[in-house]
Amino acid sequence: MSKSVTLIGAPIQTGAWRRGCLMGPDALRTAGLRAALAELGHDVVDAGNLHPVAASVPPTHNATIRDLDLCAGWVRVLQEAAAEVAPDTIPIFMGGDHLMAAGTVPAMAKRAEAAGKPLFVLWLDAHSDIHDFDSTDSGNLHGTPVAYFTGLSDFTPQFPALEQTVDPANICMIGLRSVDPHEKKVLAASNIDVADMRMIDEHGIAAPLRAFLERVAEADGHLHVSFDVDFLDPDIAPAVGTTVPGGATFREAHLVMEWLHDSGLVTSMDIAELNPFMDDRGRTARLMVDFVASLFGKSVLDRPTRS
Ligand code: 4U7
Ligand code: MN
Ligand code: MN
Ligand code: MN
Repeated sequence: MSKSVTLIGAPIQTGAWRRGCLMGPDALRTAGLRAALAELGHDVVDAGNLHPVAASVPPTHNATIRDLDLCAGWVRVLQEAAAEVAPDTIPIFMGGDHLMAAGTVPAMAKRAEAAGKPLFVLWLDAHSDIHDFDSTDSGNLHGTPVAYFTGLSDFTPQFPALEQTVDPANICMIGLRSVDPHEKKVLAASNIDVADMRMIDEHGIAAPLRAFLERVAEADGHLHVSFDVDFLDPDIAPAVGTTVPGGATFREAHLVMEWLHDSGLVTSMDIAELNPFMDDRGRTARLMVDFVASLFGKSVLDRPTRS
C-alpha cells in the first residue's frame, strides 16, 4: 500500500558528547533514503532541515549539563515543527542525536490524542535514555528524552511543559545493554516493557516484539519507532558516538523492520544518533536506509512468507 512519507531533518548534535550527528540527515539523503522509499511506491516529500533557535533558559542544579541553551532551543523547535506534520503522513525524523525524541515524541503523542488514540513507543537502543537533569553523570542530554516525554521527571522550566505525556506502560525498549544504576532503579519501578540483549539471546527478538505489537493493535494505537543506531552491533554499524558491543545483528534488526511493516501500525519514526563522522565509507547510513526500506515494505518475496 502506498503511503505518504515526509522526511524531516533534525541536525541536533548538542545532546551528545561526540560531535558529528549534525551530518546525520545529509548522510541519509546521500545514501538514498528518498529514492529507496519512492521505489517502493510511496509518495515521499523531503521537507528539508530544521534549524535551532537559541534559547536562554535558567541553569539547572547540575552544572555538568552540556549545551543546555541549545538543547532546550532544539526541543522547542522540534516540538513545534513536528506538531505541524499533517495527520495523514508518516514523518521520518532524520537525526540528529537522540535528544531529538524529546521534541518528536511529545508532538506525536499530541497528534495521537487529537485522533483519539493512545501513542505507543518502540525504543530500539543500547541505552534506556531515562536520566534527568539531576541524575545524568555525563551531562549529555541525549540520555534523557524518555524521562521527559513520560513525565517521570520534571524538566521544566528548561524544556516546555508537556500537554501530553506517554504512558510508560505503552513503551517497549528492545536492545538494552548499557543501563546506568539510576536508570536501573527507574526502570524497575516503572512498567516499561524491557527486552535487554540477554532476553533477546534467550528468547529471540520476535517474542517481545510480537507481544508489544499485539498490545498496540488491540488498543488501536499510534506507533512511534525511535531507532537509535547504537541498537545495532557496532561491527555492522560503526557510525555512532558511543559504541556498545553485543548489539542487534543484521538479521535481528531486519526482522524487527519486517514485522513492523507487516503490522501496518507505524505512524512515525526517528532515526537517531547516526554520526557520519565515525562511519566507514557511508556503510552505516546505507544500512539504515536499507532498514527503513524494510519497514516500508521492501521484501525478499512478493508473497506472504507466513500465514
Ligand atoms: B543514547 C549514558 F552514561 N547513559 O547518560 C549517559 F552510558 O541516545 C549514555 O542512547 C547515554 O545514545 C546514551 O551518558 C544516549 C552513559
Ligand atoms: Mn538513545
Ligand atoms: Mn543509545
Ligand atoms: Mn549514542
